[in-house]
Amino acid sequence: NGDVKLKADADFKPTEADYQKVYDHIAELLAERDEYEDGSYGPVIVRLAWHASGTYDKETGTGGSNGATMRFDPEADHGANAGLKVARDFLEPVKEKFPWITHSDLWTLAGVAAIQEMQGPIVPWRPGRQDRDVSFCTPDGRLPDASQAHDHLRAIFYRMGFDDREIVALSGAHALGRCHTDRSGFDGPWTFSPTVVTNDYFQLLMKESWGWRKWDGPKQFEDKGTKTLMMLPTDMALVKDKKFKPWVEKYAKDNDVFFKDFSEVLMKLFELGVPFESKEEDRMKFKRKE
Ligand code: ZEM
Repeated sequence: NGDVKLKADADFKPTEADYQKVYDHIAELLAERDEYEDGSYGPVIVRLAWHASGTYDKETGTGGSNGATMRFDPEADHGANAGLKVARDFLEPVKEKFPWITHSDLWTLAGVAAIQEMQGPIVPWRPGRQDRDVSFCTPDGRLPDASQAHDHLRAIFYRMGFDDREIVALSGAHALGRCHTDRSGFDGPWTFSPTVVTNDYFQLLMKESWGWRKWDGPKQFEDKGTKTLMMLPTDMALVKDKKFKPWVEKYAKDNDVFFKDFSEVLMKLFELGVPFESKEEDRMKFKRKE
């Protein structure tokens, strides 16, 4: 059996074709396992890749996607990571089938696969992440807190090395998925098509009227029309802040510009803190599942 042989062979050097096989397998699992909410594990996998990467601190060089330290208790138990076990468990059979890939490469590659299979842009990706032990877990509090405002968003994302345009582009990921009362405490999806990458998040931010939802949960916004969509306080900060808002307008108007910027900024996010030996031109572009 080829897989067993690969495990035994420490000198095995995977090629782009091998990583495409991992991609294809993830894409197949995403299509097959449509029993999950809204019919796709895609959104929660994107969230795993983001939380694995978004711990990066450019001053100390700590955190980031290298390490996959969310496998361990201190980090797995951080409040921000509630619910991500679902995504880690989804990917374990992939790790068993391709034991030569590190968890940290797998999680980011899976993020790329989920984005592309949910009709998003191609996101160039390269391998090179090493798994690290529990001592590399980052302290709690590095990921953004949804109940806060523009100044908090800037503090968190500038620490990772992003600028205002990149903060807005990254936030477009909230076209996908939903909030869960038993994970973050917030509730509901941002868009009507939570398993398709679109610029709908920006369009809704611009065009919809939003008001505070009246409920016992944490403060969040609801659309006044259908009362089925939501925005977090940090989402609303993007249209309240004078420097963020022009980017929201631009992405709402032009899906192509959003896709281009979204692809670049995801690529950058998934590479934070990785000491690559490969060059930028070695990045791979995976083919979508037929
Ligand atoms: Zn999210 N995000 N995020 N995000 N996120 C949630 C869900 C998802 C913030 C946030 O607090 C929350 C980015 C940025 C930011 C996704 C991707 C990306 C939830 C709901 C919260 C509370 C969790 C739950 O209850 O299950 C904040 C404050 C952010 C600052 C800007 C970035 C960047 C992302 C990717 C690039 C995705 C895909 C989800 C949906 C997960 C799911 O299970 O459906």
